[in-house]
Amino acid sequence: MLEDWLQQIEEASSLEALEAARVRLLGKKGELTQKLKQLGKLPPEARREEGRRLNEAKRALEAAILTRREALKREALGARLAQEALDVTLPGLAFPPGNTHVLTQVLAELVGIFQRMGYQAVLGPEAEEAFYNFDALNIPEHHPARDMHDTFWLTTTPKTSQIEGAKLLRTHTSPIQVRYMSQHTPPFKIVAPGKVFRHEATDATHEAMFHQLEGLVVGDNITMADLKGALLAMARALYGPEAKVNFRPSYFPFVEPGVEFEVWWTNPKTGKGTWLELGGAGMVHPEVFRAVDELRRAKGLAPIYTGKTGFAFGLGVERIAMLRYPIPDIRAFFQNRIPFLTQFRGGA
Ligand code: YSA
Repeated sequence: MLEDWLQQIEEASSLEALEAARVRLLGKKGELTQKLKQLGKLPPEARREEGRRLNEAKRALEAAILTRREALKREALGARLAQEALDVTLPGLAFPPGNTHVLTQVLAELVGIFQRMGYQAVLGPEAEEAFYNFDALNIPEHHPARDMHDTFWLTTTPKTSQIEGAKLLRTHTSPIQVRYMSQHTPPFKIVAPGKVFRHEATDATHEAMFHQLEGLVVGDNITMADLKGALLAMARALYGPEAKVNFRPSYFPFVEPGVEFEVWWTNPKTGKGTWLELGGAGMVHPEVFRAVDELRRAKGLAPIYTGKTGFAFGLGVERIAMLRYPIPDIRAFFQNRIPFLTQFRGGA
């Protein structure tokens, strides 16, 4: 009898078949269980002998089931491993390294150039108050420059800074000048990189969102010569020791005199050179210093800017990147096309 039962277990060819055999023999209605239940009907002498025999059989069956179960599990695992065999000689999957955006690289390079000249990098908010973006920079209500900078207003009409805290997406990085001066004491040299926004139609050289780098130096006896020196040093660091810069008179309400500055750029393909405008600059307008002092007074700080001298500049970062690589269309920066972006994996 036991022989037969053990054979049933041995012959179970799968975990399911083994479980079926266990239920058949040891389950509630199993063969051995039935026999144990019948024990009570035997005379006492026979009952003891039969009870011992049956219990031994039960232990033997349980041990056999355990052994068979382990063996079946091993077989199943072996089969699975054989099926899912891993060929370690196959080439691996390459995960290409990511890279920072080309504009991030160019901005970092620009900031680095100025940091090595002793400038400190600071940041300002992209959602700016009309007061800092326009009024404090000598661009009052109804000034034509306010129309030129067609603006994304974040406050509902009327679009006026007369409304306390009227906000907009900053149209240039220049508002950082006022924010910084209202809290710091000259002399200092700062650069401020960041995004700016203009409500204008896009084409190959204009975007509605682009980047600028602002610069501001304030102290005593700062002159145009200092401004020219700083921008020439930047041009040389960017384009090599032969780089040339040119300054053309221009108008920005927050500088006097105001200039646009250009670099002489030689197209690497054609070998032809041309002057290319990089940004605006000039000597900080006395009206800006006056507005800053007024703001400082309102904040309970000493008015210290009247009589100071300083220069400022603001340049377009896309323009610099487009010249360097060259990239013919500014829109390529923001289309998120992987083949375009990964060209700059090696760094600027
Ligand atoms: C001028 C004098 C200062 O003392 C300080 C800063 C400035 C610059 C001034 N805040 C300004 O924004 N001038 S700007 O309107 O001529 O823009 C500066 C540069 O940003 C341009 O030379 C150009 O390179 C870039 N730019 C302007 N509009 C753009 C643009 N780049 C891409 N898309 C646009 N829509």
